[in-house]
Amino acid sequence: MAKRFLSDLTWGDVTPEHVFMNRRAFMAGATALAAGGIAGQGFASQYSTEEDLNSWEEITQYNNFYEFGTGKSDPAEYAGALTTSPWSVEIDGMVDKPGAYDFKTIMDAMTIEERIYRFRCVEAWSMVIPWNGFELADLLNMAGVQDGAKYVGFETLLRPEEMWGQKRNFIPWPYREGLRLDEAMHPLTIMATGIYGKDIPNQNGAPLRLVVPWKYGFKSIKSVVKITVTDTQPEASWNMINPREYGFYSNVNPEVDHPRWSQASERRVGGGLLAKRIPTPMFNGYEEQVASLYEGMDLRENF
Ligand SMILES: Nc1nc2c(c(=O)[nH]1)N[C@H]1C(S)=C(S)[C@@H](COP(=O)(O)O)O[C@H]1N2
Ligand SMILES: [Mo]
Repeated sequence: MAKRFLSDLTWGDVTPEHVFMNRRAFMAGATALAAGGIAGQGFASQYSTEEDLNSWEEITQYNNFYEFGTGKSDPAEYAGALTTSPWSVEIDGMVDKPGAYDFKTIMDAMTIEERIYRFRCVEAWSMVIPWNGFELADLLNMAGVQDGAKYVGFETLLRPEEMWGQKRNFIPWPYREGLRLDEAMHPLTIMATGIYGKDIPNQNGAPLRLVVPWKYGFKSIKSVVKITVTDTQPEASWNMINPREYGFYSNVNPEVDHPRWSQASERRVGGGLLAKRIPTPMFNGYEEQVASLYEGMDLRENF
């Protein structure tokens, strides 16, 4: 399989993305043969989309990470200042084994997979990103979720010496987010630790960040240092700042517009400014997997 793929390529074609694509095709075959996958690299997932990937440059130079400024190129310019090692994640609240979990200890215990997800920002741009990461459920199960728990809260690092944006207070720092427990335990919900098989760059939320592909991008909180399992709805930054515009759920929904713009379509980053907008699918294309979580709920009310 790998041979057939390689014969189409000349050396000039072998960009990092091509190498990755070959690995992707190879891994798909390898995964079918050996369920164990390949150590360290992560294996292709049944949850991944086949859509064209955004490039490494697009994914790592067009970002939202307000701790480093509000411009799309600010994170790539300034996030290098962030020290990501050592790093630990405090897991507390309604868990059997609360405590500070060292990042390396987490990585040793988790199975890293490749997940190619659509990613849809509430601002109506989107990308397709090949994440590497593990299911959040595995981490929560490691800590032992207790009966009666209903939600999971998350916090980003608070370190204004390294994150200059935190010296401006238009967001009540640290950045916070939350999910219902069933959303957090859903197999699509991951903690991403890599992109294109490389360690996740600081501007994308190193060393680990949440990715919830059926929700608007702001739910996917970066550089997580705290995870709290609780029975009350956690605070979420954008929801606290402007609850009329940003709901707690923030599921991607083409039928519920933002008060100031339509959510029916989106601009795929990299397509050029003149590229046609593409329709935004319900739950960002993950309807089949997640619609049952919201059965009986009014999604206009619970937006
Ligand atoms: N801590 C923190 N997490 C954050 C943000 C942020 O400003 N700070 N921005 C959010 C928004 S609005 C989006 S669209 C995504 C962007 O992720 P990306 O830069 O990796 O594409 O991160 C989300 N997570
Ligand atoms: Mo966003």
